[in-house]
Amino acid sequence: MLYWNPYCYFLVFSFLMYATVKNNMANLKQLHKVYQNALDGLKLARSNFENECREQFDRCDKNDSGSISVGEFLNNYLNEMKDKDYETMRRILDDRMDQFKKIDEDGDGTLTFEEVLQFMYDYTDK
Ligand SMILES: [Ca+2]
Repeated sequence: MLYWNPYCYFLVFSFLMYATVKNNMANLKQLHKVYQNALDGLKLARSNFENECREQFDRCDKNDSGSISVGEFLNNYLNEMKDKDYETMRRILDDRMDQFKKIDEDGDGTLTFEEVLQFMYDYTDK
């Protein structure tokens, strides 16, 4: 017959503690895996987004200077302005110039990739 002295209680308590900790560790590992997968997914999405922005930026940067001038920026909207009357064209130009100024954080009159990327992140957050 088992003799229940304090040592036996201690053994049972230790075993239960061990089982609980082991179970929690398994849950924690599972949680870490889920978190890691989510993080990897976010990193991939961010990388794809930045690559897409880079491609659009490079297409816009016609002279490969590494920045986008006002002319290069407005060049994107020529089709939009085609066959429009004076007032409509004027309004589109004003809107695009306002947009350019918003993106041009340091106000030097050109857009760097970082400025465009920041704008795109701000834009997609809204
Ligand atoms: Ca700038």
